[in-house]
Amino acid sequence: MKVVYTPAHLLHDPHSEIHTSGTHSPFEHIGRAETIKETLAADGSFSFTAPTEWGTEPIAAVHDPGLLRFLGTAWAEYQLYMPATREVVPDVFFRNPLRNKMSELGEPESINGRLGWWCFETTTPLTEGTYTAARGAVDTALTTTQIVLDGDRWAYGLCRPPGHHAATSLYGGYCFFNNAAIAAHHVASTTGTKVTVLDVDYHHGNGTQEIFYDRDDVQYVSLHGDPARAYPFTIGYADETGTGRGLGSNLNLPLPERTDDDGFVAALERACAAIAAFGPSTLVVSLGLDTFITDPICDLAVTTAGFERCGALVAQLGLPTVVLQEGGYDVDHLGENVRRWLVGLRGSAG
Ligand code: Q9C
Ligand code: ZN
Repeated sequence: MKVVYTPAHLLHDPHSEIHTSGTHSPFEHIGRAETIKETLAADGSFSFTAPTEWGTEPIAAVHDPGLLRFLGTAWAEYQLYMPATREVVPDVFFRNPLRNKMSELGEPESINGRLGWWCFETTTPLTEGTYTAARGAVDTALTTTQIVLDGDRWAYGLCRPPGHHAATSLYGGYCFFNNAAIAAHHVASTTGTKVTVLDVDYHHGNGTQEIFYDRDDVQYVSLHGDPARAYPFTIGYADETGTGRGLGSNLNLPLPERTDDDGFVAALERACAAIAAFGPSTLVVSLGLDTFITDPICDLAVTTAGFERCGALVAQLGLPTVVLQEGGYDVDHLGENVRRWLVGLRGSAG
């Protein structure tokens, strides 16, 4: 199996995160991608390749061009206002009720105002190299997609930073550009065929759902911690099924606390049945390993052996499959969890 990796992710290197109302070392850090790379390299059966450059066009096809522009210049602009800040985080957020009964306002002018306009939460700092790293993750996703479009049955893109919380016009949740959505749209728009994004990260992929919510050519299916208790709290409920032409092509399967291997596999079987009924040409998997039993910020109980079962179940769909890295924060087990999921997927096909 081919693995797409770039060291560009090392340029996104935040040193702190706001966590439980204090500061904490970041859960989403460079060590995550490095341990995955090292574990897959040590296995010996994965072949590594660097991404090619795809430019901004596939990003602008999915995201608000304003978000793309902002992320490209925000760190440098902030330095003019407040130099020598290692990470840049908003201190105010745009909320609709602020301007209740008043005319709609566009993007503010000042850098602080714009941070709160394009970002939706506090755990996604911008650093000097964040934009380059985020562009590298998109290139990784698109190169992985191209490998599958060119005939490989599956491929794995080691995307970092992750992507599924990034919406059309918002970044957050450790995500800047929605790697999986950009990949899925690329397949749908260049081949004219249907695509499914299967999201098995612990967190609901609010960005991916929002991007495709009114479309019938891209299905979004997600297993995740119930937003009644889990991030992102205001989206990811079972009654969100799509709108307009997209009605029926969005499926959320919220899961209770401590869901174990059997419970997760049972939900994944439901997901696979819905995917088979939709009939996509291609599958894009948003692969998060933060459903793991000892993940430090999540509360499900999937084991390493469970991840292999999940990969094997997804393989039964018989679809060309683009696997893209999302979350997973128990770094001591992350590499092996990814490896086992991919071993399950490829089975004895090698
Ligand atoms: N301070 C992904 O798994 N909330 N994103 C963190 C801990 C943000 C997770 C709470 C969680 C985002 C890709
Ligand atoms: Zn997650």
